[in-house]
Amino acid sequence: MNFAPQDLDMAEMNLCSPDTDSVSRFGDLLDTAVRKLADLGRHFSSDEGKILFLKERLNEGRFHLAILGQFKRGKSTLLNAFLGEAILPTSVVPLTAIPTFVEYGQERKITIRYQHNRPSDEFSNKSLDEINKILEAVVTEEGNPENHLGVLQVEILHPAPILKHGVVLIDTPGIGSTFTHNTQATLNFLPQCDAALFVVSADPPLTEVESQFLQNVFPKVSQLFFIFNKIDYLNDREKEAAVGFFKKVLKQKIPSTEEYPIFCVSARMGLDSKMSNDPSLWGQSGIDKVENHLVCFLLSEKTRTLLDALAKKSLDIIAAAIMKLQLQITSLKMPIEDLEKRLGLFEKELKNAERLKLSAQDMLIGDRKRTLALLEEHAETLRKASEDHLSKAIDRSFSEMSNGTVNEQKILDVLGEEVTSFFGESAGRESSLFARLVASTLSPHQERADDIITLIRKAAADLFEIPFHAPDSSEAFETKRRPYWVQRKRVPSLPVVVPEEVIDKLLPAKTRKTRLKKRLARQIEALTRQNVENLRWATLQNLNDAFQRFATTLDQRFEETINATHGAIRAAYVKRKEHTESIDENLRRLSVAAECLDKIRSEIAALNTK
Ligand SMILES: Nc1nc2c(ncn2[C@@H]2O[C@H](COP(=O)(O)OP(=O)(O)OP(=O)(O)O)[C@@H](O)[C@H]2O)c(=O)[nH]1
Ligand SMILES: [Mg+2]
Repeated sequence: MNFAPQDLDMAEMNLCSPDTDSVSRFGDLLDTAVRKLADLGRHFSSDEGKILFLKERLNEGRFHLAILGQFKRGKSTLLNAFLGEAILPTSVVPLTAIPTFVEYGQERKITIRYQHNRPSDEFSNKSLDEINKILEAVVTEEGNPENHLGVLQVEILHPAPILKHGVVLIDTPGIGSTFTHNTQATLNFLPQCDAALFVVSADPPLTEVESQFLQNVFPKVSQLFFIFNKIDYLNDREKEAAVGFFKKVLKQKIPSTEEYPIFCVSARMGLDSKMSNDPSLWGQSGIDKVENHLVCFLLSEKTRTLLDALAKKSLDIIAAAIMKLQLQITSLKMPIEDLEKRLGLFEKELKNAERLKLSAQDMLIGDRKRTLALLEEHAETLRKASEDHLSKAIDRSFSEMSNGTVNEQKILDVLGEEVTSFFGESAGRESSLFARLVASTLSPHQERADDIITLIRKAAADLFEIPFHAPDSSEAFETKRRPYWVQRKRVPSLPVVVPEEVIDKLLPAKTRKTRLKKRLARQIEALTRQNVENLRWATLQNLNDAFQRFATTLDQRFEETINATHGAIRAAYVKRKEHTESIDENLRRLSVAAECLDKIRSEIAALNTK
């Protein structure tokens, strides 16, 4: 079975060339919207800023193609295969920690951008080896643990032909590893993606973390390609079965992803082929098909996809601004008594919404308490499991020592290793368990918050008899991604310090053994206590932070909605009271702006973006 689409020839590519007229028309429409919003003053400056940002994206004309997926699926290797050389660090342990943007340049050049406006570092004229070292020190978890260097992003210029079509390929940190801050870095970065290559592999085909991540990615990027990597591990029959299974799971979990192409590749083989100049391997790697498809896609669809993504975003911003204008216009037009009456009714609705918000907050506090209580239960279970595990390991070490001899150092080494591996593994398991728990706990709160916001907007629209626009789902996603797991606190493996008991050496072997066992029991208890506490404390901070961020975001959204409705009506009401003479002029200005924005909205909606 061939899962890759047929190669398209050049003639076919030319048939679907991008519609440049639509792009320039869209640019003009955004410019006009910016001017109109700027004229409307400070009430509309945030809408103006959002449209300006979209215009910048359109002007840049660059297309952000992100390589996404769970850690260790081979994302960095795939990007290297496209570039034809092993530029980006790859490893068997979770590695990439900083989003890395690769775009066309005649010579290789690296720019490292830092947080807090710190000046960037630039490196050019470097050998592949030197580039490797620089990147290893900056973009990897090992070289730059928890991003202590404060790197914002890394940009690489590279002469690979695939980049000539204006695409920026982006390597992202893998999601779902124990390094939860890497998951966060990728989630934060999603709004900048225009399309994505979602990398999976057969081992296993689709994890729960991946399917959850896909559900987040899916509404956010306009175009998605699946890359089924590491096929070199499989024969044809196994490959068919694995991909079939992947498709089945995908269909069950996210039915709407069905139409997206799946490419079977071996990124490693692709890279080897380019590095050893062996074209036969290139064909076998399957990367040729991805490249052909991408080139065609980039030639034909790039502009349209970008246009489509930006148009959707702009329609939403403009609709919200129009609603604000319509509320003001209606408020300025209606008899003042009528306005006061409707304002009063709306304020009652707001009180109702406020009550709902308070009870939503209570529920959130309740859920937070329950989650924290669960954490305490887990800590207790972990404490018991650790003591049990470490005691058994020590007993095993004793019994493995022949004819009653006791090698104390060896036992201490075993204890040190067991502590590190037990708590390393527990930290990973617990952090992903609580990350999932937080996400599923917050999801109904998100829905409840959306309902309250819709209620306010709908009440304003009904009372003032203006059209109602439901908020876009992307807004919901923005808030959803924030409460995701936020931080990692390293769980240090504690040094196993057993004081040198010189005196023991003088005692008979049996007494020595008993004394050592007692000491070890105390040691196990202390190590367990400290490590469990570290883990509990780190998780507690993460939980508190996640709930706190969520609550703050909800407050902000609530406040924004009230400003856009009640704020707009009140502003009109105050004008009516204070400046009766300028009302007509005001009304004319707002009506012209609303009409103009509405026209812009219809024109954008009618653009040929597909
Ligand atoms: N057999 C095989 N191994 C591969 C292939 N692609 C990548 N690998 C190996 O898989 C491991 C992980 O590859 P990376 O490219 O570092 O994976 P990643 O998805 O970037 O990982 P993170 O940066 O941690 O998210 C490395 O040991 C690669 O050599 C492939 O096609 N076949
Ligand atoms: Mg990587």
